[in-house]
Amino acid sequence: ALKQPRTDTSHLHPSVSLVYPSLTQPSPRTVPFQRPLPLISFSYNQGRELEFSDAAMRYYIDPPPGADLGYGYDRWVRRPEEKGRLDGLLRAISETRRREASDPAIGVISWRGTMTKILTAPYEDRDGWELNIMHKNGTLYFEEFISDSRLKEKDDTAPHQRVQMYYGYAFESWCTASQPDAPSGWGGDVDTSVQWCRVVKTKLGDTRIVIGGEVDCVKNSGEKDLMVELKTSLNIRGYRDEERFEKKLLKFYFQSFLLGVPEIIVGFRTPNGQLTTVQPFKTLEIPRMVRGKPNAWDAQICLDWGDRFLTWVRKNVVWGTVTPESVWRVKFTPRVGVELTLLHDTGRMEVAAGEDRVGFLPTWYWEEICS
Ligand code: 0WD
Ligand code: CA
Repeated sequence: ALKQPRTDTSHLHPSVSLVYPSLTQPSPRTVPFQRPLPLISFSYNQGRELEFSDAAMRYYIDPPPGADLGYGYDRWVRRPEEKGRLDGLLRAISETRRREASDPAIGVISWRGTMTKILTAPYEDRDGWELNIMHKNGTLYFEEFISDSRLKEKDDTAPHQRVQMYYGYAFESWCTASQPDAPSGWGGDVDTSVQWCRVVKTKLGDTRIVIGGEVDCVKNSGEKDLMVELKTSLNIRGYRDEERFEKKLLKFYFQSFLLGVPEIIVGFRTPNGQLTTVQPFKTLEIPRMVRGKPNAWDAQICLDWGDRFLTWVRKNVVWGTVTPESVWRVKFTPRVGVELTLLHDTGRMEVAAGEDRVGFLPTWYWEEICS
């Protein structure tokens, strides 16, 4: 009954919008961000089944000099593009609740990639995004909304672009092994279904957030395993390249920062996929590296914006949610701002036939949080 389209529209109100800050504003507020604490980790196996183990965890190994990032391209097992569903993350959160008696109030639950997009929005001048949002028992759920046409577009990437994407995965394979003491070399053919993910809890301003994200590998350092993010980027040959790279560092920074990943290892490559140099970056040092540069960005602007965004969403969604299964949509347009709308009913959610959901949340999870 919950998934029937609603005919009663009395709860609807006009959409509201908020324009994000000008980048030249004198001084953003300092909004605290709590160091992320690990809650649980899990693995997706070759069949894309989730298991609560570190089976898919990899260890960092220095790659061979001049490695070919096109190697193994024809053997790439490519996972079809998926909608940004929260299912895996929700299973992990449910498992955490089962293991730990205490259940602290969570303000936001989201994949890390979604939070990265939100926080870096003030500097995004090209790619817009849309989120679906639900609110239940004080918790907001964010999922990226990817329309069917956009999904198809992503799946039909041009061959040239697909090769560029593959370079990143091949770099991961040249840099990782399933054992910590393995020799340098190819780590095995690329299968994008296999992933190791970690879930952390953190806090931005007054909002407690639980974030899940993929971790590329760990580095054994003394008694602790330190998480490492792997990236590839074109060789820097001049001033313009350097500017472009510093801009990319904003996304690298927040992506790793949000999950508490302390190190990012960048493999620089030629346009046709030959590895040239490998450079490690300490995540927390990146903001200082770009400070004062012509194309500099300020992480404080992003945190200030992120905090205001979350507060704004919460205020409007809590106020406007009449039925708990309501789904909201946030649309971000670069250089314009964000707009929040209440979708009429769950029928507009494009829930595929046979999917058992309330709004975009899986029914099993919905029943768990309702009980
Ligand atoms: O909102 C998102 N970013 C989505 C995440 C949309 C749909 C699904 N997911 C899944 C991811 O596949 C993963 O299982 O959620 C889980 C966690 O993702 P995340 O850590 O939040 O994702 P993000 O930070 O955007 O990306 C991390 C890595 C990427 O590494 P690079 O170095 O390129 O940032 O996840 C991989 C990719 O290796 N990845 C994907 N691989 C294949 N297809 C995809 C994809 N659509 N999205 C991310
Ligand atoms: Ca990566």
